[in-house]
Amino acid sequence: MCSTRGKMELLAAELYRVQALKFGSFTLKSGILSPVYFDLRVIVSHPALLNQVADLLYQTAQDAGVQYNTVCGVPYTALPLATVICTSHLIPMLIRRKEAKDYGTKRLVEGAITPGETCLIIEDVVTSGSSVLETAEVLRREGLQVTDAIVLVDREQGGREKLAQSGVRLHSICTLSQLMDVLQRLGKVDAEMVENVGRFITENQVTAPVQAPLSSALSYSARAALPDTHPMAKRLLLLMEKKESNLCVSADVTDSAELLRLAAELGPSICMLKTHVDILRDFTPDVSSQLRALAHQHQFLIFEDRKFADIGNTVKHQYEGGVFKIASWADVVNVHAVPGPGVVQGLQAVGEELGRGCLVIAEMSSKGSLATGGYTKAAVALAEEHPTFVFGFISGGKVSERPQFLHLTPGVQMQAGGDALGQQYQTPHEVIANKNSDIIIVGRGILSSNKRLEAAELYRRAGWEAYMARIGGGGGK
Ligand code: 5BU
Repeated sequence: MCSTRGKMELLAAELYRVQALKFGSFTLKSGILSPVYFDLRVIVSHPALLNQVADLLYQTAQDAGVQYNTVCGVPYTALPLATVICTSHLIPMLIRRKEAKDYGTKRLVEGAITPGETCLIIEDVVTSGSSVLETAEVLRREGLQVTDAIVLVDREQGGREKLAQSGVRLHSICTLSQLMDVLQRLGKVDAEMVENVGRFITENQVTAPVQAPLSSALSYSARAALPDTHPMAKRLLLLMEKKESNLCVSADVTDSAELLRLAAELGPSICMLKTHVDILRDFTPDVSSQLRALAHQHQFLIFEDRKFADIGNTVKHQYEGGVFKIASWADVVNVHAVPGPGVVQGLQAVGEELGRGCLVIAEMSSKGSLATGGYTKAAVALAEEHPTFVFGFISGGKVSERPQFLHLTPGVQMQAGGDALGQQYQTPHEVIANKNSDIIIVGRGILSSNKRLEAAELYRRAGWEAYMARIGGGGGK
């Protein structure tokens, strides 16, 4: 909010004098006609004003008690502001490149990045919040946390709410209405202009403030940043963004050496490897430790598709013990809802303290599945009742609007169809873009190819493009 009255008047008068804000009739980027226009680029020609704005931005962050390790300005206008803040207070800075569209070859963020650290975003003017959000997404993809953004002027057109929905708190030195009040006091604008601008703000809201966005419109990284996202979901969402992969390969092979070869070869292309450990004819504990090493090396999660479906006490043993000791190596397991809450509680008793996660089977891909309608609803409720262990679903599409939950869909091939034993296939686009699921699970679509890596890359790209189309990110890489 506005700092002291004197400082604010000085700032408003200076902005007006250097024509960083103008009144009249201006066509904005969006095509809307606005009675007020900001052009903060001019402040680089006025070093005292540049210092003054930078100082107020820094002070606003201090007053709000924001904690951060690095600072990044939204390109380009906020770059000099971020630079002044960082050099004055000896804070490491990051620069976001705007022009490097080719993610594969160019760095999108310059400067020393320590994943897990928090980066504060600096911006000049916020209208819809989309520029701040774009920068936040790029930083989050690098593994940084983005929790707050500081802006000189909030145009009060819905940007604050939009950012909040993506886990970014917006703090402004002042709002457009506050600025108008000060300028009126200083005699720079008349009451009619103040009223004009007020009306413009009311009539040009870019987002309805109270309307939450559909979870399917949020990016994976925005969902990772939500306060109640399960740590396993968070890890998965972030590595999906980083690897640009929402592909889980179903490694349905019966030979351990082949399983490990698959994991090594396809590891870089996938976010998750799904196993059926009980179909391996030569399983030894060494296989699971080698698999974990590969998962660590290539940054994917291991999902044992065990489909636990017994009373709590039995599944606890099945998960922890036996020949396979699943809890010791699988990041994720899944569970049928049919026994009721006890099955989740039994697994949770073992898995939660190991930091593992669980998926509830809400729907199945096989023909004639009974997991539909009321059963699916009950499965969703079961997940919602156990948010510290369950982080999502196996389902044909989105079954819950809670953005913290992930949806994983098996029965995926490039062509819709099925097999002779009741499996039914949907395409990656159908699953991700139309049914709003998050991860495609592909087995034979990849395994039956004699060029498995090429096939996996084909699915990875198809899945990612469908995701980009869904969130409106336009075309991927
Ligand atoms: P496919 O080769 O892509 O058809 O393999 C699908 C895999 O997903 C396979 O391991 C199944 O056991 C698994 N699966 C499934 O197909 N449908 C379901 O509803 C569930 C799991 Br749950």
